[in-house]
Amino acid sequence: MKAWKKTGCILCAQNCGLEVLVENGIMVQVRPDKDNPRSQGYACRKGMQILRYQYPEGRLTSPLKRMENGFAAISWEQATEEIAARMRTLVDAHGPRCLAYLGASSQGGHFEAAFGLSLLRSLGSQYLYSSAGQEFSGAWWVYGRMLGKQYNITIPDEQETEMLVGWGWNGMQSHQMPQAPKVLTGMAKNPGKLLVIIDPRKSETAQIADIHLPVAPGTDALLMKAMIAIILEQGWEDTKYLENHVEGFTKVRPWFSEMDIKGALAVCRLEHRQVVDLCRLMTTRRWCMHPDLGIYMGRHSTLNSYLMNILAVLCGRVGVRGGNLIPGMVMPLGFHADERNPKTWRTVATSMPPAAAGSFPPAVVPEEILQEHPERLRAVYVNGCNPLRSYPDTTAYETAFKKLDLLVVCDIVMSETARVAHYILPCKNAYESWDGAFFPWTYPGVYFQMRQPLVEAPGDCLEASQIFTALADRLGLIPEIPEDVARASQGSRLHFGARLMEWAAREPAIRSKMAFILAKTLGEEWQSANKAALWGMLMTEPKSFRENAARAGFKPGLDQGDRIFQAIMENPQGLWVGQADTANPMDGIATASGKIEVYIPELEEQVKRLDAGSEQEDLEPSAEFPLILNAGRHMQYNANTLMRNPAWNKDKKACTIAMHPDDISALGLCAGQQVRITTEAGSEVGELEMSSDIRQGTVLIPHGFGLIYAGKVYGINVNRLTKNSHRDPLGTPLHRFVPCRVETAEEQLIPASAAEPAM
Ligand SMILES: Nc1nc2c(c(=O)[nH]1)N[C@H]1C(S)=C(S)[C@@H](COP(=O)(O)OP(=O)(O)OC[C@H]3O[C@@H](n4cnc5c(=O)[nH]c(N)nc54)[C@H](O)[C@@H]3O)O[C@H]1N2
Ligand SMILES: Nc1nc2c(c(=O)[nH]1)N[C@H]1C(S)=C(S)[C@@H](COP(=O)(O)OP(=O)(O)OC[C@H]3O[C@@H](n4cnc5c(=O)[nH]c(N)nc54)[C@H](O)[C@@H]3O)O[C@H]1N2
Ligand code: SF4
Ligand SMILES: [Mo]
Repeated sequence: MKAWKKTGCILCAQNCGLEVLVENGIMVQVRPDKDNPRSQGYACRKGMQILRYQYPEGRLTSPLKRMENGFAAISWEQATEEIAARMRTLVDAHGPRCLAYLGASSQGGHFEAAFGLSLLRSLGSQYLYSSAGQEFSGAWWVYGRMLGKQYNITIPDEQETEMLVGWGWNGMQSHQMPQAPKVLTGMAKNPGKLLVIIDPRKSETAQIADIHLPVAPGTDALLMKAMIAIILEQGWEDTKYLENHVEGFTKVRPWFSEMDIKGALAVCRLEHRQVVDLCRLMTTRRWCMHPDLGIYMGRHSTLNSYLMNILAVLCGRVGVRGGNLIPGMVMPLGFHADERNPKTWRTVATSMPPAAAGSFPPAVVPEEILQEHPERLRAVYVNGCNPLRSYPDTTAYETAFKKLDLLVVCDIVMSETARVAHYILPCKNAYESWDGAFFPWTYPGVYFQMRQPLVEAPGDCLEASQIFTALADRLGLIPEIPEDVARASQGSRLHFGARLMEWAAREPAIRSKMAFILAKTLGEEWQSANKAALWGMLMTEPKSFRENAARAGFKPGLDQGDRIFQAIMENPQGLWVGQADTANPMDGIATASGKIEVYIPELEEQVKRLDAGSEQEDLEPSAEFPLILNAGRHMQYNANTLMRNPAWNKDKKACTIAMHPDDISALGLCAGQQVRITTEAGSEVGELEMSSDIRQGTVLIPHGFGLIYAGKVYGINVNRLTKNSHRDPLGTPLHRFVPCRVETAEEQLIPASAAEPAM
């Protein structure tokens, strides 16, 4: 028995279409899927290696409980009963603030989030920590203020633009847009289009760009301020756009007068002429911006995002074709959590708001656990993420997690985080369950793919969402389902929907438990809580989605959601489920004024203070840490921590400590030797790589290594080198600006032979 089946890649947020050959229940071959309407037959080397993700050594097959001498397999019955009882006892004794959920941020599966959040909230807690909180806290908070909602994320309209400005983004390696290498090389070759890259390093993307501005690391905010000042000084701003679409510009304008522009650009190590020329292009061309981690995780994170948006607005580039647009979304990635609303929770020790559309920043978790406060964090549920490798400061995390009363990790393998858990719960993976993600945005098309299970899961694995449901059931959080509703779930979907709505009308309180109710009705019939949640979500979509869907051919009507569900089932390769209203690209803006609100009072002083003098002083390296570590490049040899088996990088130099030749010789080191790198957080040893593409004064280490596989540690855990307190005021770690030093390693360690740590 063999057949090619349609699915998608889950190794990055693009979720490119793939076809997998399944032979006798085993995935044996992979190819890109030409029928996927968004990726159109594109896949990168990672996607082609998805079998390594699917079949790692040591797949978890039953729930495990920590005992005195390691882990023991237990039944689901025992696992859910004990975890539920411990959660209940802790919440009753210490209040709901003692409980946090770390998850909801997989690259390829977001359905878990509906269940994880329902469980968390049903127990009274708001503490969701996700990867979004360590990338986008500042960026999404700025969107919240300027565009009205934190989930009003804009994307570049790269198809319609004349000039794409990639700022702190290395799309040739990291993608972050459909078919990125194809689009970028096409743009670079097209005489009518310009590719501009602002990056301290001659990155793979900078190498093909028409214009590369090699800004000094950490000086982007100063550069943006200078560019705004140049445009205003020259009178190049788009006055008509400012009048029609922007609120508050008169308050902001004076911050940029009398700036020492030349002094600032000297600190940025850029030529005045080149920057002025770019400002001219930005005010005469239709351009869009693509910021990424070099900006978000860069020094001045939130301020970078603010100034970049002011710059774009000044040039009239937000909410216009070829500029940056709010895409149509099947489901927004979170909700608006305005910290000025007294009902919005903050963290107890660090007083941090959930600025990333409801998600708190993982950088503060160790402090939240280690503080002496009656409401400190005591119970943590981790799903689909690996905090002990992914989140800042592994050492702080290890110390903190040891102090927890309850740590539950739901994963597919014995991750570094699972090793320190009290309970480990094994779940079906991306190719064994129904799942999909809401990441793959495009404009104007609204795309969605629900992956179908391709193969059976091993052992006793359940869907992560089924596990949350089982726990909620044990905790008595799911209302008793009326006989007529339960019976209806075996019949037509629309009839079931009608019964469910009648029940919800009688008892509005059940609405907050809807994910669990769907899982226990349709979900049991379909053996998938995720699939049931998809149907429920489509049946209750907001008006904006329904209008987009109507433009894509799904006629309005009470059964519109059900028809979209049916189409999704019939199109396993993914499909366009909506079409944004291109006549009204500003539609999504949800501020009180209906315009882009450019004045953010909390950042006023910071913007005003930013100048050549103070920046020069702050940037002066210390004698102890004279170099800057870029802690975590995303490149073709890593896929966060999703690819555990190192065989996919056989014969490649996957994880190194990379430096410029001049820095290497100045330190008396040589390429290929083992070196020790030290930061305020810790120290690691690895192989020194020499590359003239690395900027002088900086060091580059990829993210996603230091993983344990078959008893050995492979590569450097870069988060041993990042300090959790080295972060932006809204919590984003400043991973692109970590002061460090490099020296000969005293002992010649070979990273791959390090002993497996004790569990
Ligand atoms: N192959 C691969 N692709 C991936 C991933 C992966 O693990 N592997 N992960 C995915 C995920 S989750 C994400 S979030 C994305 C990240 O995607 P990117 O943000 O594109 O990845 P980075 O490697 O962080 O690239 C950021 C760029 O910022 C530059 N930079 C560093 N410091 C500064 C600075 O001070 N100023 C400026 N202007 N630039 C600076 C770096 O030199 C680098 O070229 O990648 C996604 N794609
Ligand atoms: N220093 C530094 N740290 C970084 C970065 C950096 O640039 N520098 N980049 C950051 C970025 S941008 C991101 S997005 C994060 C990503 O970090 P995380 O959010 O931790 O994501 P992954 O590394 O993908 O972790 C996935 C975990 O889920 C498990 N898993 C795989 N499939 C399944 C499944 O189907 N179900 C469940 N329940 N589990 C599964 C894997 O085994 C693994 O343990 O890392 C961040 N960490
Ligand atoms: S670009 Fe991302 S989603 Fe596409 S194949 Fe590569 S890793 Fe997978
Ligand atoms: Mo990410």
